[in-house]
Amino acid sequence: MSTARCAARTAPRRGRRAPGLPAVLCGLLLVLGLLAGCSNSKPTLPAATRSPDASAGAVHTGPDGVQEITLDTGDDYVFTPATFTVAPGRVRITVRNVAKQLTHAFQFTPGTGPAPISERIPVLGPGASGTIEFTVTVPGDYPFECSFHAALGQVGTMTVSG
Ligand SMILES: [Cu+2]
Repeated sequence: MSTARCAARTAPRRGRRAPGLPAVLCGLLLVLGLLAGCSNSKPTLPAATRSPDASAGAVHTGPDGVQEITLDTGDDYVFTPATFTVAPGRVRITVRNVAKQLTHAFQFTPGTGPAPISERIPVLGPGASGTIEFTVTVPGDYPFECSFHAALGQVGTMTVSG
């Protein structure tokens, strides 16, 4: 009895499977599209000049009690990380330009943020790094940018927690 029911159930299903081939084609196209998307998004520059190493990106407190973070930027228009959060207090930011070709810079975007931060790194040639140190007291989001490439989207945000 139950097998009969089962057979009755599967038979119509097979009938409905007629659009199986288009579904498979759809899946194929999707996979191909994803592959194409992946290869398109691959950088044309060597990966070594783009990948941040493990020391980039995390806010930690140095032996002198200052909050420290290292940002990397390479032969692309990206800060890694582009966002990070600190507590009110002293902050030390090191920016490493790991690029082979591009020159970058770092500044808090003038006219933005709850309070101005004037410390900046005006020029960072390929392979150079620079450090700034300042105190933050007002919580909120402080946008920063590479002054050369802000228009290309090389921006980020430091958040000062409340
Ligand atoms: Cu730049």
